[in-house]
Amino acid sequence: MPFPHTKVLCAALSLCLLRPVLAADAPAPVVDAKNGESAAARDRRMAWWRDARFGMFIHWGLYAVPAGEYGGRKIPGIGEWIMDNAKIPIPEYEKFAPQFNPTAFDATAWARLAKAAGMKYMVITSKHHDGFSMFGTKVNRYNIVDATPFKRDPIRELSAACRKEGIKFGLYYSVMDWHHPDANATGAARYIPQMKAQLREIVTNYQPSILWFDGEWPGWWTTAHGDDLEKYVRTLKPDIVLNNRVGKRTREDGDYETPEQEIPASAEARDWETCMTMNDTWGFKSDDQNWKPTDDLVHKLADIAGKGGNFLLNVGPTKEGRIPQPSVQRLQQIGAWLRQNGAAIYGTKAGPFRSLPWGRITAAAASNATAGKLYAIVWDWPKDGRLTFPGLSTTVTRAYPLNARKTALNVAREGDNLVLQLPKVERTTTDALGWVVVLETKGPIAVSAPVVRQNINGSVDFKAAVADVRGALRYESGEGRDNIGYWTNQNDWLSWNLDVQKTGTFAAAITFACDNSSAGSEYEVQIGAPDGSLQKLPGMVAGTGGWDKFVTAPLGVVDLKIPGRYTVAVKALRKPNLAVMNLRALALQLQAQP
Ligand code: FHN
Repeated sequence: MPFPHTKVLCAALSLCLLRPVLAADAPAPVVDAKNGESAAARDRRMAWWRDARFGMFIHWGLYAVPAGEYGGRKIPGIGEWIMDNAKIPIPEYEKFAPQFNPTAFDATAWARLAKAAGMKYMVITSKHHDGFSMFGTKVNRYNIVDATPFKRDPIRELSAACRKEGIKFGLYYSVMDWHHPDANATGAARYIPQMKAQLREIVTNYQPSILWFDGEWPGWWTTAHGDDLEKYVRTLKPDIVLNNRVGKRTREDGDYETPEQEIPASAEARDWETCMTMNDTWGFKSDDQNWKPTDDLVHKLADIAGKGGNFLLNVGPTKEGRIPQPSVQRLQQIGAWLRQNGAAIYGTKAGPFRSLPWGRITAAAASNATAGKLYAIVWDWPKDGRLTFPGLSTTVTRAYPLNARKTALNVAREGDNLVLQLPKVERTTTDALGWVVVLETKGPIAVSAPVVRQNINGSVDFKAAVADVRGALRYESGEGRDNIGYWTNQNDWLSWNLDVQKTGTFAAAITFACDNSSAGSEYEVQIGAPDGSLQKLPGMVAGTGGWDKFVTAPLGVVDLKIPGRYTVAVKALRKPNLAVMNLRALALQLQAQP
């Protein structure tokens, strides 16, 4: 039985021999088995969406009438869920329709506000979970044209206004439907054709560039339903962009991931868009005044763009058809910042850092090995004016403020780091949101993983935040999280670089968490020494009571006999359940010196 590697080698060799013959007439590699689209075709279709980076989400419907109150009491939860949260019976909820007459609605004003905010696309709810259609559907009479005194079709008006203002128009559509008697396992065969009929209406009548599905989680909606719907919609409009909630929110569904109310700690494996509210509710609630400050919103935009994602920021208009003034104010301030600094956001791709203490970095999409640009968006201004780029090994040929291109800034290299001296400038209110420096680069844009160094006493702390990760596992932070998570693929792994000055014998320990249901994975910590030798410490993941219940366990003893650069890796050997573990830290305690 030949050693597996030999077998693989033979297969690779035969492919190499055949390659010249096959290459000539080989079809473009299919990227998407579902729709047979090649990578090049997909890139063409997604290009405008990737360049756009910033869009307006609008949640508007009958729920704006109660606006968070029902039966004389304030209803907890997000505004558009009031029918469910207050357990409002359908006949009672239907009584909001004759009260819904948003005469203040002005499609042109909304499109111009999005444009002034620097938003390149818009996604508005055509039908939310309450089943009420905000467009003139012929499929039923439970819609804004037939069931309200307004009688107009705001989706039609908004699609026209967006087209006129040069904003791409998108529509949200909920699979889940609390009003329709057949939106369930027993009625699906009757409900799905009606849903498809509505989707044909909205695609034909409003020509959306995006369909943003939602409400895909009910058990009766299956992956097969999602695949069928995705195929159907792409037949209606082949260039449409779809989110992953057309199916079951997996990486095979639609065109992009949709993290909600959160920003991934690092770039996703495929296109992604964070959707977020400006306060705490998607649909309007009269008592929700918990507005995110403008600087926080700009920093979120920079954080998202720095990781290669899009930001879909929500407004929830009132029953009169007005966008709340706090939303308008923030959008105008964000727009002012983008008018000065949009080059650092639009048409960029992920920068080389996950996060930086002073701001975020994006890379010009055209960056390549010969010439490129990095945009450093600075908001936490270093007191000494020194802007450090830890581990940035790229050659920087020139650096200057985005809005003062003739002002060359001093760039120095200090060990593994690049350091830039910021000028003393009078920063305006808009600048304070984020002051952008351009770094012109030559050669590959690369960041060497930070080097972990020994503490004074010789001990070493390996923290999750500076681990070098391979695969889909990623660093999670915020709200008490400070760990490597999403370790659902056994082949994913992580490592640190270690600089050893004090040699000796060290006791190793690991700090991790694992839900009891996922216990049992086997892993090993591999310590690679400068001389090429490798020490391995095996481990078994015990349940700790939850993904956020961290414990520290001993791992054994290692000898670091020679000074120099080590690599410390953590690799899974067996993963019988959902995930390997959430890893917070490794530690080495010096036990004895030689
Ligand atoms: O249940 C909905 C919610 O009302 C809102 O529409 C958000 C926005 O993405 N999506 C669902 C929750 O994930």
